[in-house]
Amino acid sequence: MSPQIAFPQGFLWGAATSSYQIEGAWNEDGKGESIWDRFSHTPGKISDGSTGDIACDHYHRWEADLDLMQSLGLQAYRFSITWPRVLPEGRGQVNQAGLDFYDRLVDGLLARNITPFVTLYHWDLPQALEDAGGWPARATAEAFVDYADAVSARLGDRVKHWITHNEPWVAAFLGYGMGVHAPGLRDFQKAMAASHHLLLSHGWAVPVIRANSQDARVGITLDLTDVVPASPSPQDYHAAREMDGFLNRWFLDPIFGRGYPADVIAWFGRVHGARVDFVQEGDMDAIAAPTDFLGVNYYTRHVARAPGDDNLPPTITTEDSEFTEMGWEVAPRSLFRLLNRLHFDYQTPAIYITENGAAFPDEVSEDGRVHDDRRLAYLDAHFRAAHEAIQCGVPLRGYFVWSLMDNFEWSFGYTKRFGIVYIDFETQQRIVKDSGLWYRDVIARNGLDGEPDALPTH
Ligand code: IFM
Repeated sequence: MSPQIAFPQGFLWGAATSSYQIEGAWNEDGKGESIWDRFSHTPGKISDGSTGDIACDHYHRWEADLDLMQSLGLQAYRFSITWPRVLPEGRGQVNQAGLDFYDRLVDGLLARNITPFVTLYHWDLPQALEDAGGWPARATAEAFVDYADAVSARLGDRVKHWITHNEPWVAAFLGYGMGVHAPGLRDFQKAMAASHHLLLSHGWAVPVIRANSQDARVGITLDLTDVVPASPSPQDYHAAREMDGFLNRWFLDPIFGRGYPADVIAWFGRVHGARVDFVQEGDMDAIAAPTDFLGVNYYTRHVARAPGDDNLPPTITTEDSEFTEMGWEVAPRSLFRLLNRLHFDYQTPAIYITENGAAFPDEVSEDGRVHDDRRLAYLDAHFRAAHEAIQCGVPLRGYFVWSLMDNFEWSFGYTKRFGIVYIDFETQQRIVKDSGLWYRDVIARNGLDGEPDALPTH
């Protein structure tokens, strides 16, 4: 019997991970040091003092992990490549042993009928490139193109879905502006230059990937949010517009051929004293290279208040407001709003939700299972919101849950669990959580049971 909330035929259900968060094997088989190796090895940077040295040990357990994915019925798997595994110094000599790992992984996925979605950059920049200036330096964008070439030349015959970058906002602004991610700098001018070079490297890499991978679909993944004014006041609307510029439009506008938004350039200058002096002739055309899809990572909405109201919390809390372990508000309606906005404002090509999920404090129960009801409810509500958006004409083609398994959550170490599979980091035992078992059924039925509810109000 078909489910009441049925997704379109061919809708792709998957799960996502990233290299540094799961692989481990940080110094094996010729891999070079990355900025996250350096950052996590620096005392005081990671809240629980941990590193990604072992993480989920996926580098050694990949075959069993692929079997697990198959047992869940996953149709697609989004993973990222460790740049310094492939090019230990960031450029120059290719480390074949590093590429061999991904070669085996791709073959293993295809043998299990799971479509690989490869992300080239999920934040583990070779330390050697950081030492030479990192993303604020234009030369890093050039090095990225060589890296994209090496990977797509090797895997492009089998990998047909490519994501150049994951969340360039985070890489640029948390890494170079706020210092909470590697490489840990606090310099807004550098962060802005980094954001430009990340985008530029994306635009330059698109034709290179296409040349190496016939019929490839190429896109970029942005972390996007729905910015909501805290009140109907003109001041709060203005604050929301500014925040939307910084979080969303700074990346969306150039990718969709509109150049950098003037109001955001002015805001960067006013608030951070930063200048846009890194754009060279032809850059904006390169960044606007046509893509085949937009990857959307969505977790929560953002409530904006005008300055002066800083003593008020950045939320509009009501009786039924719920927050995840990250302190992020559960806001499925905002996913619906965001998807429609992207479709309407940018006429996006296909969209994939390349990440969506939630951290909750999971425990293994006496019955040996992980009853993560809140994650299950979170996913259920967001799937419904996505379904509603599809009904409104949004070209949403697939959905990747973040994450396949609990992993290294950056500066939070192992204290935040996002997986639909539980990891015991002492023994490396994997336990499929209740949300994972439920997801397996959603995939099998290509939809959800129950009445199509009205969308929640937030
Ligand atoms: O774990 C991260 C991921 O690496 C990028 N997107 C957000 C996730 C949760 O914070």
